Amino acid sequence: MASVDKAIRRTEFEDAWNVIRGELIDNFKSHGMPREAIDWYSRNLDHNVPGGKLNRGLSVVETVEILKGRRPLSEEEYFKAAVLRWCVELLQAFFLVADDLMDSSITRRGQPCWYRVEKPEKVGNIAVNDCTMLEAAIYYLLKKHFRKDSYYVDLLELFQESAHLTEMGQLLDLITASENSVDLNTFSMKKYSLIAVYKTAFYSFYLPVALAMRICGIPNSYPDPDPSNTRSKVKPYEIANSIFLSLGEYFQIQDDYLDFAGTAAQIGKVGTDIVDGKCSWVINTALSLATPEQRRVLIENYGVKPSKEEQARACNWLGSTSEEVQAYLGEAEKKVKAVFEDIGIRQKYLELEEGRYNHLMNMINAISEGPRGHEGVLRREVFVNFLNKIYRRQK
Ligand code: GPP
Ligand code: MG
Ligand code: MG
Ligand code: MG
Repeated sequence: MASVDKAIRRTEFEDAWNVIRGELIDNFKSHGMPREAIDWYSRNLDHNVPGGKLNRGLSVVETVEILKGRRPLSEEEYFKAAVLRWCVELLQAFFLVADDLMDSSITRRGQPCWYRVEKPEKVGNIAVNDCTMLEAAIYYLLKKHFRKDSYYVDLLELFQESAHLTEMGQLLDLITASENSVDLNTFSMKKYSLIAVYKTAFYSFYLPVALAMRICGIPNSYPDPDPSNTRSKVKPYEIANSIFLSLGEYFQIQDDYLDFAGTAAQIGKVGTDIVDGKCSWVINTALSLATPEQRRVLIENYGVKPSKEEQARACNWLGSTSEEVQAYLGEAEKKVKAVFEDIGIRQKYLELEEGRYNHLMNMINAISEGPRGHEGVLRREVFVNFLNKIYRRQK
């Protein structure tokens, strides 16, 4: 039953996308843009916006439903939540197009990264402008659909601030994995946490839920709904922020683990963290457990770029099994992966998943929500919903 519900929700969501896509293209046309530019913009939207896991966006709609006490949403409520949902997906698309260029990635969501598309036209560096157009679409839609709402400025601030924080995290991610010389001595779990929280947690987790909270009229603070504790105040946005930072860090750890352990067929992309020399959870965990000999192998081989031939082979990864992928790896990457296996990264990761789940459930259970059906307050279910979606995810 749950999966049927999910299928219906996904279809409704995609219908809303067709309407929103039409609005963006109509606006583009209204500026007198010629046919070839309209086609290019349409391809940019179609290649980069739909087609992902859609979890970030869906959570706007689901959170609105939970906060409204699970009553069916009116058409207007649903559409507004869906517009925000797609604004979050546009932000995600903007980041991914830019991130793939910066990470020299090959594939994304089971297809070539946008900058690598060759047909009908070569995209290349035009992807830089294309990603900023995906971002601009967010502000066009917010103005069109929310300009008259009292919370319009809150929505604008949420998007702008989340993007700014993500860019800070991306900067740290990039300069820690500098182009030619990776210095593993500059890596640490502390630095890793900072990168993960900033580059992922704000926009992926806090943003969609805070947007939903704003359109549901949740105030910045309210008296504790627990009848035995009415003198204290609840600050719902601060609570959401602290839980989601922890959840977002956990999500990025999963992303890093899957970059190493997932197959391209499974995760829809080819892992590049080892050759890019990224300060990831996997390398930091390995460094904390490595023998001097293993550390030497990591220092010599982590962040070493593959040769041209090795790189060309990697383009065949999509649809390959993990055994086949082994054959495509460059020599340096193979050595790093072997050390990761010897150190037992897989087992460490399983233990971490358990620990993170329990820790997050404790944080969630500490939220004071009062009796069921009490509208206008934060609910534990919002967070449980997220946690259950990502716990033990395989892609
Ligand atoms: C994920 O990092 C982080 C982002 C997609 C944010 C990018 C931010 C910008 C300002 C462009 P990742 O490189 O680990 O993601 P993936 O593994 O999906 O490439
Ligand atoms: Mg990347
Ligand atoms: Mg990146
Ligand atoms: Mg990654």
